[in-house]
Amino acid sequence: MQHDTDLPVEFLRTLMPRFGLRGDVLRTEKWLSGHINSTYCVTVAEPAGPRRYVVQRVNSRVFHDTSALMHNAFRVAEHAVNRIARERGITPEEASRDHVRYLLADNGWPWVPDPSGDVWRTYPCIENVDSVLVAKSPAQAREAAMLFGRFQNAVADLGAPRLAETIPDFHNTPKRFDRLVASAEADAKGRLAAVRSVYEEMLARRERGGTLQRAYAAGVFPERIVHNDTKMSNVLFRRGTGEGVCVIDLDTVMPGYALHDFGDLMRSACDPEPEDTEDLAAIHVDMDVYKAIVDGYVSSARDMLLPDEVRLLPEAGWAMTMECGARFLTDYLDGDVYFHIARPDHNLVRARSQLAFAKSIEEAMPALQAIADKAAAAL
Ligand code: GN1
Ligand code: MG
Repeated sequence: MQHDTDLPVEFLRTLMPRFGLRGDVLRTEKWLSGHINSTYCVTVAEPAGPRRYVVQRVNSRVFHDTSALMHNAFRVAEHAVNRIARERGITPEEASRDHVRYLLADNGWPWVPDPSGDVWRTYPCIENVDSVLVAKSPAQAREAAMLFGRFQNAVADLGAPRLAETIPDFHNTPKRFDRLVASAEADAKGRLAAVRSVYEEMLARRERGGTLQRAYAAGVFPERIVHNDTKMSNVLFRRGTGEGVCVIDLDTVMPGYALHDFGDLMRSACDPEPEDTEDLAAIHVDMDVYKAIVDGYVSSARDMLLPDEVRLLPEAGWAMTMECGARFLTDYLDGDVYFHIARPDHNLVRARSQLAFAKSIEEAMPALQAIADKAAAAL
């Protein structure tokens, strides 16, 4: 679907007081980030000076149960903020300067529904931070990996009830391949003929795409609470020092597998090109970044990881890359109904780049595996 670039200024003015923010709205901006939700930055006048808030519209076409999503995200954010506050001897309010903490609305929920069925939420903007689409250095990628490992640790003791699976089978790679085949068979927009070679190259990888799922089915790995969308752009870095501050985008935090979080980070961090590059020749696995994320992730999640999980880290990077490519191609064949696009062939371009990166991982696999095996042996 096309990106919604309209700025609903009047709506945002009426929305902020519902979250207890009664000061004048001084400025509203559209933030172009993310393929699913729409994000705005709203500056509100407060006694201590202007303060910025991140306001997001959660896309109900993708998240069918937005209230389950918000229950998950709110619980997880509160848990993480309270834990950080305890550990650092600060208040949860102070911790929320550097961590996502959703505000409650006048309806008692951390969201406000609109007539279209979408829901709106807000949290105080985390200031003096930067985010990146691609890793700028191994050190930066290592920070990201450590933060995702720490995040898994922070939510590991969330307790009952089990978080809702807001998108069932989210990282079930074989089912993502099945969806791709179904979309190719339906060929709703008549686009298959022109993309048949990409499609066939993907299908040739279908069997391998089941490797992680077969391990889960064998009961080898524990289910954990995981982030599920661990791309570089979901990490905030302190402006100036470059220190990792926190992870954002809690929409897909759900029960799942640690390997998916590492794999999706590897997909985005180890590829020096952005996900929608057309420069396929520039795509390769940055080995220094890979070493840095293995080290960062394993050092921060060491207490929970099993050696067999660590051995499968590079395979997880391949699987998450292939899965993402299959999802982009599926959406292209379906007529761009899921991911926001900025140009007509955007999903196809993304699918091609993910396929190219998966092939780079295949070539680099012996070296990637040796590093993972070494890390597993040192656990
Ligand atoms: C979507 O919307 P965003 O950018 O947070 C997608 C992820 C993909 C990612 C690819 C709910 O994430 O699974 O990996 O695009 N989120 C959902 O960039 O499908
Ligand atoms: Mg997301």
